[in-house]
Amino acid sequence: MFEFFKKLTSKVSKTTFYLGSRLKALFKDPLSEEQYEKLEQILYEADMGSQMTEAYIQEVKRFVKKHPGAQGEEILHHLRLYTESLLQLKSSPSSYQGSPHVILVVGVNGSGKTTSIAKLANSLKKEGKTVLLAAADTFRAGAVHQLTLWSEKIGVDIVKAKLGSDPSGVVFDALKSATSKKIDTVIIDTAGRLQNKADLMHELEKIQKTCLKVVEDAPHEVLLVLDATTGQNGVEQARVFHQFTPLTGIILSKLDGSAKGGIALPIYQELGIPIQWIGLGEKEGDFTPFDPHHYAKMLFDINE
Ligand SMILES: Nc1nc2c(ncn2[C@@H]2O[C@H](COP(=O)(O)OP(=O)(O)OP(=O)(O)O)[C@@H](O)[C@H]2O)c(=O)[nH]1
Ligand SMILES: [Mg+2]
Repeated sequence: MFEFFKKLTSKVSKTTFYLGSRLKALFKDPLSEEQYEKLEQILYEADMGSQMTEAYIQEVKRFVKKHPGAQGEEILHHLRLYTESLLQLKSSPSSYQGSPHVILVVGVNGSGKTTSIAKLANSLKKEGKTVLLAAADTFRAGAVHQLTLWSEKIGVDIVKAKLGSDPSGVVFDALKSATSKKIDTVIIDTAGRLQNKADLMHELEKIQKTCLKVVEDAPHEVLLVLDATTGQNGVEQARVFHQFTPLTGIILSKLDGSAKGGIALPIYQELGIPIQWIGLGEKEGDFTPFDPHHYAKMLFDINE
């Protein structure tokens, strides 16, 4: 897990995750009503959402009441522990269940699905698992080619079909092939879709049903790739995707490009969906399991 923080600290520049520094400056003096208002604004601007913002304010109030005169680093330290406790419940990547284990990856256009699939495949391969990619984004020209290049780079199998063909057909073929070859994991790439386009969302349901026809209990994981720079709309995206394809976890991509990073909290608190992986760049190695302790540390760290 040290790896997680090492990667993050090397990736996150001084301008990112400003929360710690801003709060430390705010917590210099005893907290007045006016400062609580500033606290509210700072938390909200970090994508915490209104419910979490309120929860944090109440937590600071409780802490200061119990420890009169507490300031700066002492309060920040407490907020790290509090954050960790909020995220603790079920954040570990789910264990392998299927044979093959099937992972369906969904998300809006450009959120980082295909890149995250490459990263995930790379990480599984390093663990010694065999992986097959299903190129079920038959909608966007270039999508199959993009995944093919990744499969070659990482050295994993791929099943693909012609542009415009039925994505469920690709999934069917991929799962059949993985079963006969006794491959450990199938990761399904899907086309980007806006959560308010009902027909495309129903297509995901069809893909799910196809999985179930070929492999018992599949898909075993449904991961939503969420761009960390999306802001509060991310919660809404997760909510709607969750309705159509019950999510088992989230891959928070592009955290290297976000100055905020708070979005993990409202998603977990409001929807109960754990963040499982974090994307920190465009390369296959820029990927790490989500760890509440280090996330909390990073969020309330001080860039001076
Ligand atoms: N900085 C950064 N860029 C990323 C990350 N993940 C993906 N990207 C970039 O985001 C862009 C979109 O990534 P894709 O993986 O193609 O996204 P997608 O969701 O598959 O896109 P569609 O299939 O078109 O919906 C690419 O330029 C990626 O290199 C990340 O963690 N950090
Ligand atoms: Mg894609």
